[in-house]
Amino acid sequence: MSMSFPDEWKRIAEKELKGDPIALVRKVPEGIEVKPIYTASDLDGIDHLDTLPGMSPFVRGPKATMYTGRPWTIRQYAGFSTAEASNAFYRSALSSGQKGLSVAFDLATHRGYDSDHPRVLGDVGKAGVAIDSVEDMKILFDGIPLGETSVSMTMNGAIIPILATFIVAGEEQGIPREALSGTVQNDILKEFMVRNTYIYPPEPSMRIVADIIAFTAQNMPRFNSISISGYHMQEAGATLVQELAFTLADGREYVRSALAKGLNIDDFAGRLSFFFAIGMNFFMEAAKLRAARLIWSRVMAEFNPKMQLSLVLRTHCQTSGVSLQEHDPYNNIVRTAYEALAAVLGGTQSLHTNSFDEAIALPTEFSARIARNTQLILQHETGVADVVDPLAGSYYVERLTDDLVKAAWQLMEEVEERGGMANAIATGWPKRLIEESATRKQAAIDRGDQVIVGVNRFRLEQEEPIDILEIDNSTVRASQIRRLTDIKRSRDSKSVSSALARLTRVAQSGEGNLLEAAIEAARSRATVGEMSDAMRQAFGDHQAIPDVVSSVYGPAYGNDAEFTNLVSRLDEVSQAIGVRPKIMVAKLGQDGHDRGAKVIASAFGDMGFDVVAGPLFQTPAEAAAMAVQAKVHVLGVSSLAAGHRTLVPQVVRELKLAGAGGIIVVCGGVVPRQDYEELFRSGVAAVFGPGTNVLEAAMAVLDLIEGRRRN
Ligand code: DCA
Repeated sequence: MSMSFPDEWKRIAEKELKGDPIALVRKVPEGIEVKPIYTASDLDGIDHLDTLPGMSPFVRGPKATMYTGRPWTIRQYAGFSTAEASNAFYRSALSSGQKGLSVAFDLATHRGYDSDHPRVLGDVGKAGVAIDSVEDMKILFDGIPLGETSVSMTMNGAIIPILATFIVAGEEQGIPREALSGTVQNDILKEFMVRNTYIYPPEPSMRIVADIIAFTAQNMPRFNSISISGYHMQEAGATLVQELAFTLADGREYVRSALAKGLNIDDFAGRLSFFFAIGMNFFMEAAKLRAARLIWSRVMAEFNPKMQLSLVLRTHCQTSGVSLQEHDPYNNIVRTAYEALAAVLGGTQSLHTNSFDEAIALPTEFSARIARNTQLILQHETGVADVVDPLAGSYYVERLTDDLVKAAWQLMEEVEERGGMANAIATGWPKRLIEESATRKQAAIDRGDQVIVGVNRFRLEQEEPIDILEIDNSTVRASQIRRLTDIKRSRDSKSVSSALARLTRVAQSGEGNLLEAAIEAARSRATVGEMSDAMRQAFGDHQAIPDVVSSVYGPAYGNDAEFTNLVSRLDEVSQAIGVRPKIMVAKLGQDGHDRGAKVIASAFGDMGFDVVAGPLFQTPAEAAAMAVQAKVHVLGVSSLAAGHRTLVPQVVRELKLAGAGGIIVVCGGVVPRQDYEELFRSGVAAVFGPGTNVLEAAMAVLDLIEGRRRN
């Protein structure tokens, strides 16, 4: 990376600035130095400049004509409450300009639990639709021609039963599996790194991925067997270089495991697909997609495919969820529009634009319409789809593309040195790097170095609450349980048990294809929970060990007065109560989004709190018992999947039952203001919504501890 400026420009710039323009160089979290000006000399040594779209290395796009031949697919991720409600939503979206479907399942389904399972009381129908069996799946796609509409299903943990029920639902609607088109996420490696909707340990989980790649390659030629996802890495705090490198390294790992199953590279490579997040760093995001395609063609060339198609990276993108703010929420429409434009300029194949209320709740009909229209306006009104890869040749973007390629490649080499991605993940290394980036980013926001309009700058005096969508999960749960009971009453229980036993045998023996066995089970009306359990018997459950990074948030503050102030206040409180204030950070129910919890635990630890990190997926009773045993002063519940109204009051009750009503309960995460009062009434002492400054939250917690001591 050269840091020279053209002489003539430098002279004028020095006059304008009354100083050296070197001061304008910004070092971004990616480790790249962004200069104030790029010129033709920045293109020196870049190999891809004269390449064309539709040709290797595909940096300019996977198709020669790109959107001029066919626009990207407007594919909005949606699903909530029951199959009936989600079906109605899909139909209306398709009639209003949406082109492909993308199903969001609830967390109970993700983790392979039927809606009647005691561990999922707060999760059913909440952050997605509840699917327990083929019957639900048939209702979900009722009246939607599955042979014509491509369907993406974000599913990883319970992928085998879900894809099996989808295939059977298609069959029973008269669509053979060969004609089904769509994508399953089926990307388990990133679940162990960031998203946490795994069920089984890594090794059998990798077998599941390979079995699906094998089955779809042989039976479902129009289906994308995997959506290798960096999205959740960026959401968890990864830099764009980490997102690129770890995602493509995951891809390389999947290719290796499919090859190890005896598959031919050209039989499946063309149906691998990707999924990236698009955040607010506009040009860097567009360059990232160009870089991703270039690196992937290089990775795939290592496997000597015969077909050009095998070198191509095709991707879905979603605008960034973490860039959305609870404060002044209409700003989110603007953020999403810029992010969408970056995705399109980068050449995405399919796109989801977030609704502006998603930092607070599930989208309403209104917010979903605006989100969809953001894409329709881009496609039909702006002219951006009229030219292929319009950023090509830009000094800055081409340099950035090359810089990203180099930086990501270097990190991928490090992954290789660690024995590939599965081994690297087993040591916790990539997860730790991402958590460190997340914590650093939070510190930059809290310090005000990274400006967020309406949050740490230009804040409104008075926020107006917006309308939000509420799901009554007890009604959804009751209706799911009714349908489960009907299915269990009317099915042939002998054929169900023998199909489930066969699934367990296939899992245990390592012989045969899990998906094939699950299709039989789904056809006989075995439920998603039963099929998951049949495999659990062979594979067991994965248990993650909670660990928290340290010495990232604190040092990022240096000797900042606010931070030192807090540390000395904490010392005062420690003296007053005789020990360091102790806080447990808990995640309840099946909500595995733990970036917020991790950042809080890490930052509070650096400030001097004694921090206990609870494991994922606790029930309220389990979290309360752990808090009591650890003798904490405060129990902080982080909730990102809308289960707070059920689960948090329950944790307060459990503490009281255990005689530990003195433990202060606070709640943070995606909690709509409309719910605050109810949480306070149930005994919650404070709620910290999205955009909370962590130092301010810590100060509030100290005040609560002091206050409780005095009373
Ligand atoms: N000229 C001619 N044909 C074209 C052109 C063009 N310019 N552009 C696209 N097409 C074709 C494609 O080849 C494809 O045909 P095929 O099915 O026979 O291969 C068809 O049009 C659809 O285009 P494609 O770019 O594949 O777009 P999608 O079907 O939307 O697939 C992809 C996008 C990323 C590959 C897929 O995995 C996907 O939809 N992922 C979504 C993941 C998701 O929603 N996740 C949620 C979190």
